[in-house]
Amino acid sequence: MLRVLGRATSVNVQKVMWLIDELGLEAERVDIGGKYAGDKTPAYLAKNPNGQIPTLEDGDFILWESQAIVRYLLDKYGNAPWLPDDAETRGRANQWMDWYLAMMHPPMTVIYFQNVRATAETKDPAALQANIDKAAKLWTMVDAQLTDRDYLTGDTLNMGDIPLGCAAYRWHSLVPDGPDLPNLKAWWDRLNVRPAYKTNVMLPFE
Ligand SMILES: N[C@@H](CCC(=O)N[C@@H](CS)C(=O)NCC(=O)O)C(=O)O
Repeated sequence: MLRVLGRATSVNVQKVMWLIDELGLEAERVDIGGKYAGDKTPAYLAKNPNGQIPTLEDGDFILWESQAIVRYLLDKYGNAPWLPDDAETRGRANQWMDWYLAMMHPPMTVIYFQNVRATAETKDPAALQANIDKAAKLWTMVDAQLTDRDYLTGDTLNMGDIPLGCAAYRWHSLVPDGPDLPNLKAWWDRLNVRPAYKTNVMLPFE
């Protein structure tokens, strides 16, 4: 059976668990990281030298980096539409996945930490606002992409929607007074009615 090492509330674990649930795969998830700790032990570091979550165990095979895990699961256990079977759609899906990591993840991380984790000493309203502004510009690009399609690469939900889909829950919850982006909101409303999304992504923040 698949084992996913990582607490359920991590956005990177959520990408993996959402997909596993959508594919109907059997998996055990183990609470590691955050308040559960366990991510800096020698045993864990031997599996994932970054000391971060998630880590996937598929029998003896171990893999880290959430989006590499998503692609691996689809290569091994998935098929279209989650893994697009034409090169152009798959290329676009990969584009949005990589763009999330390179561009959207950094400002969304600051927004998350400032809203959820910051203490009196680490609260930084200027940094929060600067990163809301940065993320708003990026979400405006997503909104434009969704002008004439239901999902990021076309009419069908696929792996390209997973990273931004997870981040969209945080954006709409933590920045309720953000810019009006109707295509983005409509896309998120298509995601947030899916049982696998509700169960694995729409969790309390910690
Ligand atoms: N690029 C890595 C990032 C992993 C990462 O930053 N994980 C965070 C949780 S979202 C982590 O391990 N934080 C420490 C913790 O939760 O204890 C991936 O996508 O898997």
